[in-house]
Amino acid sequence: MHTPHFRPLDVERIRKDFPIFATTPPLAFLDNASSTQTPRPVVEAMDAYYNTYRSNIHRGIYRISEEATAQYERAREKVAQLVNAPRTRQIIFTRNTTESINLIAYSWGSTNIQEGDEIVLTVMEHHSNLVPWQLLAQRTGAVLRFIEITDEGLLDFTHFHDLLTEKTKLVAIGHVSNVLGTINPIQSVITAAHAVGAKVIVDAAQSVPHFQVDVQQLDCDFLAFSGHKMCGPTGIGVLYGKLELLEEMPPFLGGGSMIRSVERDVSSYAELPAKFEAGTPSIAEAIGLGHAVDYITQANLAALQVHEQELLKYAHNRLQEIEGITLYGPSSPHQKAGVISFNMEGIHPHDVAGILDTHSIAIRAGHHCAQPLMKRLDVIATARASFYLYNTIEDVDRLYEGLCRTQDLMTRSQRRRVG
Ligand code: C6P
Repeated sequence: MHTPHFRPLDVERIRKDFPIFATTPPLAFLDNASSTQTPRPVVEAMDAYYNTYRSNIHRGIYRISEEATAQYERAREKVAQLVNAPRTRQIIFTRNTTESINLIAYSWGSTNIQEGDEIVLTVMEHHSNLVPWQLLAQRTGAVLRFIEITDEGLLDFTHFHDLLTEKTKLVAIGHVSNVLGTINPIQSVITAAHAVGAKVIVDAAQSVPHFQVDVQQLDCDFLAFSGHKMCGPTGIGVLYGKLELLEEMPPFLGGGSMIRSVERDVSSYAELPAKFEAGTPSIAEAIGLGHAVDYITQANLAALQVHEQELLKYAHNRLQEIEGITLYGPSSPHQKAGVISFNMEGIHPHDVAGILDTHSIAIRAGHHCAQPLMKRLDVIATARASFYLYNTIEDVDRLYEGLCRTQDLMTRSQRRRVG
């Protein structure tokens, strides 16, 4: 087997770039699927914009505005390189994954979806890749169909091919589940969808930050992700689309920057990507995202993936030692990204997260914006730990010890109540 050559992550050095870990005891931050921390170079790049060349872009005929425009467009180039987009103008800056998916649902959906058309999703979708399609279906009379999952949290392909017919116009699928960590075999889903003439949008919110995603290799039609889950700032997201699709699509939001010329009653629109970037965009945030891309690629995405796999395998083994714990998702860490959802018998996940917080361990508890999946798992909520490049084996040990203490504490207080 060919093994890629890379330096392993220097986690100790990486952690020094994140001032938030300089506390005692250090924060065990295990809520990275929600939002990651920000390294110094990203904050410094945004500071430099605000302190030395702050101005609007694409309109100023003066030096600092030209500098801001150049930095904003440089960020677009870096993002295009990251996902191997054929052309930079196929990268649209949005606020986040949610906005990217809504853009497609409104713009592409308004001209391509009609009554009776079918949109295929999975039951493990985040609400951001479900509600926009429900709204589109309500507007047009289209029908939503769902790929089910197995008890192990893998996509159930038994009925998948029956779902795909000439009525299928779109498949909207998450690359990695934010709850189960399942890495979906989207390559085969895309090939099968294209065989019936359907387009595919990939929700890559939980994949692009963690491993190499190549839009040309996947041949996906659209791909969406968020800057804040990959060491970047909040308020900046990305939509990639195939050129011919983006060019045919009508604008999503109207206003400044997205026009070529405006008459009283009618306007013509700017070329890509400006057509989809109405108004003053998130300039500092786009620049910050560009530096976040530099940061994770310099750390090396392949090494990052190996590091997360090690943490995941270790966490799987350690957490399974705890009596009464249920882990959700694939039992083999190889089919998973660095996300581990669990429940402890008789203890609400909110109590688990609350008690861990008193030990400076941050995890998420709740439905994780995936209520249909919670229903399928027959739970109201789960606790969830998720990893990134700065997490360590010690973080996992602290999680394990924190969970043991939580169990002790809750068992004692339940006994007191009964007694
Ligand atoms: N999941 C989580 O804790 P936004 O909020 O637009 O940046 O990302 C939305 C989103 C879309 N798809 C997937 C697979 C996601 O995981 C998320 C965000 C966070 O799991 C917040 S709910």
